[in-house]
Amino acid sequence: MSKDVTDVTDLYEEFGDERLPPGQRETSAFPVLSKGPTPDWDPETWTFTVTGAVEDELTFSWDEFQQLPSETHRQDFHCVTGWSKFDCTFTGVPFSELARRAGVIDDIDERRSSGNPTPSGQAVHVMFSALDGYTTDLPLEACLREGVLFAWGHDGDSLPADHGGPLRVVTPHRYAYKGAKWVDGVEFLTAPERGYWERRGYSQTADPWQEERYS
Ligand SMILES: Nc1nc2c(c(=O)[nH]1)N[C@H]1C(S)=C(S)[C@@H](COP(=O)(O)O)O[C@H]1N2
Ligand SMILES: [Mo]
Repeated sequence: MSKDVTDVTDLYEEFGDERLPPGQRETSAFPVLSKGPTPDWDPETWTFTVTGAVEDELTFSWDEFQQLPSETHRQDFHCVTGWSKFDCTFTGVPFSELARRAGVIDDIDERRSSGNPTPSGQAVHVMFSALDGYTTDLPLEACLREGVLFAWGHDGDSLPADHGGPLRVVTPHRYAYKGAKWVDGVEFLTAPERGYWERRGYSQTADPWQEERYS
């Protein structure tokens, strides 16, 4: 594992003047927020699928997923209920890595040169699914931003189960409900759909600096 840490805590500069989004308070704790109990999982049978509007559908075992290229990022975490935690350290696979392998974006050099790659196919949105039945939807462009990781590590350790272990999504430029804990698949969509909280009145776009909490 590389020791280099990519610092994305300055991404707020693109969205607002303050690192702490409006209406948020900073906490040094890392609260747990789940709609229900922490689901069980079995490393022998766990599979991760990439489906939908892709060139190549993909399936990974837990062993295979851990072999994918990973990065470690320092990033901020904003919960829609009003707390923010600065400087979280997450390690995992960039969303763009899977999008490239599925043929949704052309090649990784584009990401290196321009920061955010441009999708080439029909996919415009992405639905994440999780072991507890949770779902959440994001525009593909939002998923392709630097900082969106399938994270299996936190602070140099494996991701704790209550924080989404073995694998969760982190979305530093969106409220944290856009990051599915216990994620086990992504479906590329040709039109937006609503996930668990989006169907219950939470914002589709969820930009913390615009305080897009509800729809
Ligand atoms: N699968 C799943 N993912 C989820 C949730 C959930 O209930 N189930 N809650 C979301 C919400 S509202 C938040 S704020 C974050 C909380 O992550 P944490 O418990 O690690 O703080 O996970 C998000 N992802
Ligand atoms: Mo949340």
